[in-house]
Amino acid sequence: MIQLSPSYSEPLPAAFFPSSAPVPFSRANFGPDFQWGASAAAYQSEGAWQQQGKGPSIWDDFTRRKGTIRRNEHGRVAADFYNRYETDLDLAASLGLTDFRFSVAWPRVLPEGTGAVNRRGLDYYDRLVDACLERELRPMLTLYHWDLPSALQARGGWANRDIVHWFADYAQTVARRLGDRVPQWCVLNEPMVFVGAGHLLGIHAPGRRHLGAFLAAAHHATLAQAEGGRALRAVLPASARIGTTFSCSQLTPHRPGNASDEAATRRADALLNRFFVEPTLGLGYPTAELPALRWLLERYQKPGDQQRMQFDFDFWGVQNYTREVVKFSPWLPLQWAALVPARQRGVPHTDMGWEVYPESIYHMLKQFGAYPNAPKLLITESGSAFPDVVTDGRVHDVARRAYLQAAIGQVLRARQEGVDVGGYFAWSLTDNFEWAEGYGPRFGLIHVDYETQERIVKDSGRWYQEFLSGARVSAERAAIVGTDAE
Ligand code: IFM
Repeated sequence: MIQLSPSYSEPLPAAFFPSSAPVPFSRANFGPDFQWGASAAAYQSEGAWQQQGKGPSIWDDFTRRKGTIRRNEHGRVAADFYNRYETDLDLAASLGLTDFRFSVAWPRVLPEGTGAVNRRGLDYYDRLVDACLERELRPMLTLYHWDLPSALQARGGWANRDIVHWFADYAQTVARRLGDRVPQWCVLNEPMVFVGAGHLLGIHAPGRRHLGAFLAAAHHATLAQAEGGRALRAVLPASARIGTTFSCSQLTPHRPGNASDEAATRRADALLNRFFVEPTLGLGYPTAELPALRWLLERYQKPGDQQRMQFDFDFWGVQNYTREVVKFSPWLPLQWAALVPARQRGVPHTDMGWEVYPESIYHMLKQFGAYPNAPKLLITESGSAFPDVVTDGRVHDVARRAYLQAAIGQVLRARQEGVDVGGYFAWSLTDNFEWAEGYGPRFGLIHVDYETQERIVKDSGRWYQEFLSGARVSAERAAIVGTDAE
């Protein structure tokens, strides 16, 4: 009989337990080569914003502007990962992870974005990679997780086509130094987010609200995605696996069967889920659903770009947190579609206001896996933010724990139906700076006290550890938040 501590038996909304979940299951169902990781990103966790020669980034600048971030918080110290990576990696290894994904801060390596290399910055990543390997954590390195050097923003940033070459040079600088030990590389992290939130919505750095800047940045990011892949391929050993990551959400119409909402959903899918994926396969942009794109992008496209946007990635990183419900909107040009917030729909949601909808990850794996010539898929981010309470040195994060196992169950469901998905990386190893939301939402498997920098492995992290050591997730509802090992 499973013994549950009182907090484990708290009732949770049925949303966590879709009947489609393939229970019981255990790690063994995924096979011996499946990768089990956690992810992190430089600006969100490193801190050390001015240490050892690092140059400023657009996030250093953006967070300095009053009113851009909740409570005017910033990432200058964050989770202090720069100075604590060894003990954080000890914790990661103690969870039983096989992989650890981190990003390199471009301005730590090239303070001006191009030109002179900051040797101490590269040395840091060299030590970080070695520290992963010493703990038998396979490193996965992301080149760009949104912290563009300020010096390049001053030259137009992503809106300047020259960024394609700046980025390729940066990629090779990092690859030449670390390529002998890093077996897996991600070119970009979620281009639709940094391009859209940063250039159209203005809620992320660099804080622009301009359709032209958005389209230019989008096109240059698409080119840089492929060019970055080629730059890496040219200098990395043949065994290195090169991928890139995409944000994505299952989209469903607000009023199923309503022609306007159904069409709006298809347009939103083209923009939010397909825009950066299809050019890599040589399919170009999804202009059939978004005809306006054709003439808007004409301004930025050059002959030969369709080919330049193509790259034969070894894997795609799928990053999913929720689903979105879409309705027709006359106010949002280009997609003529709006997302209906979960709070407005009255459905269970996380601290980000994102609906708890575990089946979304399954649907996105099916959607991406259905492209002819799709490479291997890895879930490079999946997770949830819920408020945490520290009680007697423990964090009983029942909801995050249930979310984690529900998501893993849905990944297994896709895998059992033949989708080539080879890994799951939880977002995030530790709590960290959640961009415009500051330190409010906590996604970590490990709790961070930002005053003392003390770490506590949350119950979700403990559950992950048990699961990775072979514990079975059983069918009873109570057991979904407990395991046989408890
Ligand atoms: O924290 C972010 C991460 O940087 C990119 N993907 C989504 C996460 C949660 O918002």
